[in-house]
Amino acid sequence: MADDIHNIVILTGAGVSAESGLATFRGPDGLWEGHRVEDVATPEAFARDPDLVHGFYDARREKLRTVEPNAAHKALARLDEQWPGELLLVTQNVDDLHERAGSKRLLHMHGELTSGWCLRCNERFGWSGPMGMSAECPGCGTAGLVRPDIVWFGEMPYEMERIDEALRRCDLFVSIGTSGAVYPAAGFVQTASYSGARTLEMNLEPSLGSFLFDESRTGPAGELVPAWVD
Ligand code: BV8
Repeated sequence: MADDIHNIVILTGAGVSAESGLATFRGPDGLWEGHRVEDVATPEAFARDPDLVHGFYDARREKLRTVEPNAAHKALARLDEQWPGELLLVTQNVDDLHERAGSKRLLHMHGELTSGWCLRCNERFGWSGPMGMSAECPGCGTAGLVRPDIVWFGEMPYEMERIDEALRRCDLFVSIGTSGAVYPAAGFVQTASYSGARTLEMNLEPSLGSFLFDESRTGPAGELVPAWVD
């Protein structure tokens, strides 16, 4: 890493977990585990058919127990461990593979499959098994008002101020395994560039925003990321 790099922001998307066996959002059939995004990842979808939405997330939470972090997650955890400057890993992913690989300086801007949110008392809490419509809030005990703690389309992502601050301070912004299809994450590269940071993309194929990056490397994250980190 060049020695004028002190502060790094890394953004990951579904592509970083693909080699662990988790589906990406925009696969060849455009469906996401057999669903259209607007049918399962919006507050309106949850209000319209909570069973369908719970079923979608319960299946993904269950799948999570059968997969492991891959070489890209592990390389990012090594970087986290050894990097002396500021480092923030912002993931769009709701899986827990970065944590399980050992990343500490991490935030989930779109929530987490392993978290629940009670609409009665507004508590958020860990959740591992199926949630379904009858789930009971461990805080207030209310049943039937627990939702996945996931940021759906039209909802505000988590910790945007913290992310913005890190983007303005960083010398290097790295985007890994994301299509650049969804905002505000897809705009982070511009914020970083305007702040004078160098920008690098690593993706299986050029993303929608590749032209915005100083450098764009194409290939599987499981190869590109360890080669960059080590
Ligand atoms: C917001 C959690 C405002 C869900 C996700 C109209 C109405 C409402 C909103 C909008 C609108 N028009 C635009 C918007 C904004 C909207 C948006 O951007 N829409 C898009 C479709 C145009 N954004 C939002 O709604 C956001 N909120 O704007 O709020 C607001 C302001 C104030 C107050 C209130 C609200 C919220 C968006 C978050 C939605 N939730 N995820 C869940 O997981 O179930 S989005 C989801 O898709 C991901 O989290 C990610 O963010 C996004 C893109 O997915 P990727 O991770 O990039 O995955 P994808 O499959 O697309 O690409 C994978 C890439 O990996 C590919 O490029 C592939 O080539 C590559 N790859 C594959 N294998 C590998 C690989 N790379 C390397 N190695 C490999 N092996």
